[in-house]
Amino acid sequence: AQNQPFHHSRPSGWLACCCSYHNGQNKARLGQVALPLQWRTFMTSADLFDIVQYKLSDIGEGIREVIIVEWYVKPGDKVNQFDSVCEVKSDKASVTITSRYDGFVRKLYHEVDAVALVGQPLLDIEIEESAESEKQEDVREIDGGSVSKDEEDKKSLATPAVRRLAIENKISLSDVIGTGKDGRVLKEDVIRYLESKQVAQFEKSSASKDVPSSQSTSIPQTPLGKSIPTSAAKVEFPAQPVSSPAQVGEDRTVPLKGVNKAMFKIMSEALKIPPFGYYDEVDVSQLVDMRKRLKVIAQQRGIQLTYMPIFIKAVSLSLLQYPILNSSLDAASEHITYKASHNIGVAMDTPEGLLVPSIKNVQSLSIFEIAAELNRLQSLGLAGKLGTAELSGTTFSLSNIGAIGGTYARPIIMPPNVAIGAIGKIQILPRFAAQGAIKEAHIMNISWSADHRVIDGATMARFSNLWKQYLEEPTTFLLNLK
Ligand code: CAO
Repeated sequence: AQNQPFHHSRPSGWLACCCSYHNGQNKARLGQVALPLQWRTFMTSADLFDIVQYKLSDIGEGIREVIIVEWYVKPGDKVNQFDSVCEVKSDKASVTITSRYDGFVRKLYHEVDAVALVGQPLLDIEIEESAESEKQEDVREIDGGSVSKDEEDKKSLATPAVRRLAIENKISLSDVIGTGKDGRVLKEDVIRYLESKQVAQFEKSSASKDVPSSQSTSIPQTPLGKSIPTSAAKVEFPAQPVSSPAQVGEDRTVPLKGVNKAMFKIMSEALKIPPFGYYDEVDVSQLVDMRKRLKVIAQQRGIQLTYMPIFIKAVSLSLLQYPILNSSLDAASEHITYKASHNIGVAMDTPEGLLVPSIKNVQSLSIFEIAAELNRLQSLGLAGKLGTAELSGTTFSLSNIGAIGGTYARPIIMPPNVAIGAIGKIQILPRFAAQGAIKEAHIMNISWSADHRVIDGATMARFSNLWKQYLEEPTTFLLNLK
């Protein structure tokens, strides 16, 4: 997998879908066959031009061919790892293909709007690793007996670009677990390492401020063994950026790419929908109390139980009563499809931007199972590994903007879905109790948007009322859970 480029995929109809696919490729050496690493050590620089041929790999969902939408590079251009090289589109997904190497583009195999077949080459890149750097790296590999951190660093296998990234971020390569061939440290290994450091740092500062010193400050683990970000405290403790922002001295015009480009296209499409907005407040005091107890039990089973799984299950139970809100609209043919599965999308703030993975078949999942899946999706999102399977097929969405802050939002409906909800922050506020006494209540705001071409306001309001009832009196779940 080390020699394979990444694709970033955005299934059509969904805002920000970004996944790592792996392309098949041939690695051709000019005038010779590829040789084992140790042999290369003794070659002259003239022997060391690697031309990497990218092929369009199977990108799933039965896609056999794509159309080249746009090239971001041309022959002669220099590309770095993770730079976008082109965008391709099938009837099901848009995919941005990114470079796996630092190097120079040597050949593009297709014009824009041409059809590229799965398994056929897309472009050639001459990889940049110079004879000297490869030679040095390989000599380092076979050298031994080093003890200092610097020397250990030098022994780690990595491209010059990866070394540069490590230096810029003041980390030691020897601390990073390389997942490439022969333990080579890849750029994503460094990024993953930096992210885990960020989360650990954040957890530490959060714990030292919020948690009595006798309590554990360990980072909660997901089923994947990844740390879970606790974003509710993000406002107070912003994580350190991976690198300092560039000093901007002049205007810069750049093309929209990747997630931003997807957002541009899909939001433009979403503008065609006349939204009906419906807003309400929910007293979640009982739920807060209940979640506190369930959280401990879930934690013992290795799962982080936030409010989201409960909100999501309540959505699904309410959709059973109002199935039109879980439908898919084909505006062109004026048909509506009532979707059998409740695939609830969760707007997720990830290092790559906004992504909307969905939890599939929520109608048949317990709250605990939803929590486990949400933990998994969050870990994947954090690691930049959400794929088409996670990012497609959404039928209804929730956006927990309250995890960041704020009370109301106007969520944008993603066609072909017909509704979406945005959840505000739970706040402790004064409210009237029975007999007019003032009580302390946990209040949360909900903002729904529905496609008014097919959903009328009364349906949206009734759905919202039912959802609210589940959350205000969480014991009512018991009656309808199967
Ligand atoms: N009110 C109060 N507390 C909240 C909260 C809210 N609305 N939302 C989350 N919290 C709490 C959680 O319960 C958790 O606390 P505990 O540690 O006590 O369990 C903590 O904040 C961290 O939660 P989380 O954010 O990690 O997890 P989540 O399941 O609540 O939310 C996710 C997951 C993915 C929805 C969230 O992390 C996220 O990315 N939200 C941003 C969504 C977004 O960007 N929307 C805009 C879309 S349009 O551009």
